[in-house]
Amino acid sequence: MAMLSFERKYRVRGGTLIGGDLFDFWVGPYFVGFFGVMGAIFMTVGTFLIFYGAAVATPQVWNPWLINIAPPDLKYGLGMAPLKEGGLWQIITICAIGSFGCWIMREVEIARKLGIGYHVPFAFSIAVFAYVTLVVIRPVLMGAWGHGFPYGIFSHLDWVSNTGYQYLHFHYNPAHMIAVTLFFTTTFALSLHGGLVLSASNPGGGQEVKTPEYEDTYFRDIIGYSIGTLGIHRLGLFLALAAGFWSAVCIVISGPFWNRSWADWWVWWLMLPIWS
Ligand code: 07D
Ligand code: 07D
Ligand code: U10
Repeated sequence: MAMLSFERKYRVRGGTLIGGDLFDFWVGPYFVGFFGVMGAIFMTVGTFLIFYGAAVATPQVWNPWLINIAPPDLKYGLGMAPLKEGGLWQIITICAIGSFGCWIMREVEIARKLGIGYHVPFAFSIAVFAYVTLVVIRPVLMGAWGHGFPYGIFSHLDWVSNTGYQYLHFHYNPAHMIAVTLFFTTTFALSLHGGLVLSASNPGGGQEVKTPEYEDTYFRDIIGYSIGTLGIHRLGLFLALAAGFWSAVCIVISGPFWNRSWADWWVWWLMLPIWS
C-alpha cells in the first residue's frame, strides 16, 4: 500500500488515552491529541521564558550560542528562587519535563493508534530519565537546585567540564567507563548494521538484491556467529538504552555517593588481600 493511501486508512479515531475524540486530529503531518496540545503549550512557554531570560540579562544576550539560563545559587537550597536569580531556570525545568512527558505520551497514543509496541516511547523515556537525573534527582539528593546544569549551548559545556574536574578525573568513574563503552559499541553496531543492510539491499549495478540469508552468512563466515535480523535491532536498542542508563548512574553517584577524586575510588583494588 502506498504511504498516502496507508495514511488515509490509518487516520481514524481511537487509541487516545485522554480527551477522547476532542483532540484526535492531525495538523499537516503531525498527530495532535491531548498531549500534543499540552506539549505545545509547555514548549511555547518554555521557549518564551528562555527568550525572556535573554532579554532581562545584563547585558542582554541575543547571540544564541551565548544565551545562558543559570540555575539558582546554592544558598536557595531546594526552595524557589527569584525569577532573575534562577527562578526562570526552575520554571523552564518544569516546562521541559512537562513537554518531554507529553512527547512520551503522544508517542504512546500514536503507537496505540497503529497497534504497534511501545518501544519508541520506552526508549525516549531513558533519555528523559538521564535529563531528570541531572536536573532533579541529583540536585535533590545534594540539597540544592544549584547543582543542575545551566541552559545554554556553551554554558552547559562549562558545567560538564567543571563538574568533571570536581572529581579530579571523571574518566576514572567506573559507571562513566561503562556508559562510554556502551556509546562506542552503539555506533560500532549501527555502522556494522547499516553497512551490512546496504551491501545486501544495494549490491551495485545490475545485481540482484540479496536475502537475509546472505547477511547471516556474512557474519557467520567472518566471526562465526550471526545475531539475526531481529536480533541486531534488539541489541541496538539495548546498547543505546544501557548507554543512557549508565550515564544517569555515573552522574547520580558523583556527589551523592562519592565526593572525592574518582581515581581514589580504585584504591579498593590496591587493597585486595591477594597483593600481600
Ligand atoms: C542530533 C537530535 C537533534 C537535537 C539537537 C539539539 C537545543 C538547545 C537551547 C539555546 C544528539 C537541539 C538543541 C534545543 C537550544 C538553548 C537554551 C541529538 C540529535 C540538534 N544537551 N552536550 C550539544 C542538549 C547535556 C554535551 C549539542 C540538550 C548534559 C557535550 C546541543 C540537553 C551533558 C556536547 C546539545 C543536553 C551534555 C553537547 C548537540 C538536555 C551530558 C557537545 C546535541 C535537554 C549529556 C555538543 C555545543 C546533539 C555541542 C552538545 C543539547 C544535556 C554534554 C546544543 C537539549 C548536561 C559535551 N548538546 N549535554 O546533537 O556541540 O544531540 O555543544 O538534557 O560537544 Mg548537550
Ligand atoms: C541528558 C539528553 C536528554 C535529552 C532529551 C531531549 C529537546 C528538543 C528539539 C531538535 C544523556 C531534549 C530534546 C530539547 C530538541 C528539536 C526540534 C542524554 C541527555 C531529554 N565523556 N561526563 C557523559 C564521555 C569527560 C562528565 C555522558 C566521553 C571528561 C560529566 C557520556 C568522553 C569530563 C557528565 C559521556 C568524556 C567528563 C558526563 C553523556 C571522552 C569533563 C555528565 C551522555 C571520550 C572534564 C554526563 C547523565 C548522556 C552524564 C556525562 C561520555 C569525557 C564529565 C557517557 C565519550 C573526562 C560531568 N559523558 N566527561 O548522558 O552522565 O546522555 O549525564 O573523553 O553529567 Mg563524560
Ligand atoms: C527510523 C527508522 C526507519 C525509518 C525512519 C526513521 C528511526 C525502519 C521507515 C526515522 C529517522 C529519520 C527520519 C532520520 C533523521 C532523524 C534524526 C537524525 C533524529 C533527529 C531528528 C530531528 C533533528 C528532527 C526533530 C524534529 C522534531 C522533533 C519536530 C518538531 C516539531 C514540533 C515541535 C511540533 C510538534 C507537534 C505537536 C506538539 C503536536 C501538534 C502541534 C502542532 C502542529 C502545533 C499547533 C498546535 C495545536 C494545533 C494545538 C494547540 C496548541 C496551543 C493552543 C498552544 C498555544 C500556546 C499558548 C502559550 C496559549 O528506523 O525505518 O523509516 O524514518
